[in-house]
Order: sequence, then structure tokens, then C-alpha cells
Amino acid sequence: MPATCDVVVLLSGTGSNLQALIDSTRTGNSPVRIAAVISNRADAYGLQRARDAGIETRSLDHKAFEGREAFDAALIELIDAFNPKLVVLAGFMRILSADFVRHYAGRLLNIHPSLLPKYKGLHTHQRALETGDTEHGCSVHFVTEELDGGPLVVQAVIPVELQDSPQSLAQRVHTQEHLIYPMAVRWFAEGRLSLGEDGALLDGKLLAPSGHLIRI
Ligand code: NHR
Ligand code: GAR
Repeated sequence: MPATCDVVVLLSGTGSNLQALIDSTRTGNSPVRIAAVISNRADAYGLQRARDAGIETRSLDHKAFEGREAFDAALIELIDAFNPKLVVLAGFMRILSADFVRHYAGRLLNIHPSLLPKYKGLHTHQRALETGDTEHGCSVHFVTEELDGGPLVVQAVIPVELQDSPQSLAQRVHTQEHLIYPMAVRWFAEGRLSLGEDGALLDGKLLAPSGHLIRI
């Protein structure tokens, strides 16, 4: 079994994905240890979830900085104090500068609520409904400088129902996020997942462009 993998989680909001990660580290002999949770919003409920689980928390208000570069430099200092092997974005709502992304190259993951490359950015569930998509889902990807454009690790695909609202769709996508994100983080912690020159590698093999596909 590899040594424990220290992870720092960045979030801005509710933190249900953080909760799923916390829960996954408590079952079986997980190689994942959440070293700290950091938010750009001091009132994020995700910080409370972390405190309740006995995890260290920090907050760093982006509005207190002049520009993205200054904020990102301070964020790097905060994160690196915990010396993580992996940094996980879990509903983190600030775009990260090229310097930040380069600093964590190959050890920075994000979960996005769409079947990338469809619907980069925000309001993904509404956009999928407006387009009339019959399938929707979520994606875990390595973060690169291209927003929501880094190599895919895993996607969960769900059917869209005729009567779906953005809210009902979001809820079912969330259920899948809570399954695939802990799975991807565990792969990384076990040393099975890495970023290669041509995309994400699982067990040394290049994954398909969609990443590992899970159909519900
Ligand atoms: N940074 C880089 N360089 N690359 C990615 O792929 C990133 C990233 C930072 C965050 C998450 C992403 C998502 O999954 C993410 C991926 C925020 C915005 C955004 O527009 C867009 C995408 C994502 C996160 N943020 C606004 C901004 O000006 C602020 C919005 C707000 O505060 O509510 O940063 O969707
Ligand atoms: C999740 O749906 C995640 O995919 C999305 O925000 C939500 C956070 O929920 N991420 C983004 O949109 C990134 N811009 P949570 O706080 O309950 O985990």
C-alpha cells in the first residue's frame, strides 16, 4: 500500500463534494488524508463541514487582493504550508492564473457539472436543458491553463428526464459527482492516476479522451 496522500481541498460553497471525500476516507483503509480545506469565502458551509470533521481550515478573501496574480500567490503559500501531493477543486469558483496551474501541474483536479467538452463555465444544467440534450453528467479532469479544458479522468453520464428542471437535474448530477470524485482522488492517492504528455494515465495506460466513462 502506498504512503498516505495528503490532499488540500479548495472550495467556495456548500461543500457536498468535500463531504463525499471526507466520508470516503472513513471507510476501509483509504490512502487519502485531507490535510486542509481552504476557501475564498470565510462563510462557506464547506469550512464548517471540515471543522466538524476535525480538518484544518483557512480562508483567503480574494477581494482583499489587487488582481488574480496576487491572490493566487498568497493561495499557493497557504496551500504549500500543508505540503500536499494533490490539490482538489470542489466547487471552487475562482479562475486560477497560469502560474498557479503550472505550480500544481499534474496534481490539480477539478469536478465540473457537465459532460466536458460540453458546457464549460457556469449554468451547465440550464444550458443542457435548453439545448434539449438527452444525456448530461459530470466530469473530473486535471486542471490546465485552458478553463475546464484539461485532460479528462472520469465522466458519469445520466439520462435527462422530460420533466427535469435545472434543479432536479443538478441534484441527480450531484449524486454522481459524489461517487466519481472520491474514486478519482483514490486512484491518484494509490499512484494509479497521473497526467502524461498526451492525457490522463490510469495504471500506465492512456485513457480515452472522455476519460473513464460510467453510464448510469
Ligand atoms: N482555473 C484554471 N486555470 N483552469 C480550470 O480548468 C479551472 C480553474 C479554476 C476553477 C473550476 C471551473 C468549473 O468547473 C475551475 C477550473 C469558476 C469559473 C468562473 O467564471 C469558471 C469555471 C470554474 C470556476 N469564475 C468567476 C471568476 O471571475 C467568478 C464566479 C463567482 O465568483 O461566482 O473567477 O466550472
Ligand atoms: C458542484 O456541482 C461542482 O461540480 C460545481 O459546483 C458544485 C459544488 O457543489 N463546480 C463548479 O461549478 C466549478 N465552477 P458542492 O459545494 O456541494 O460540492
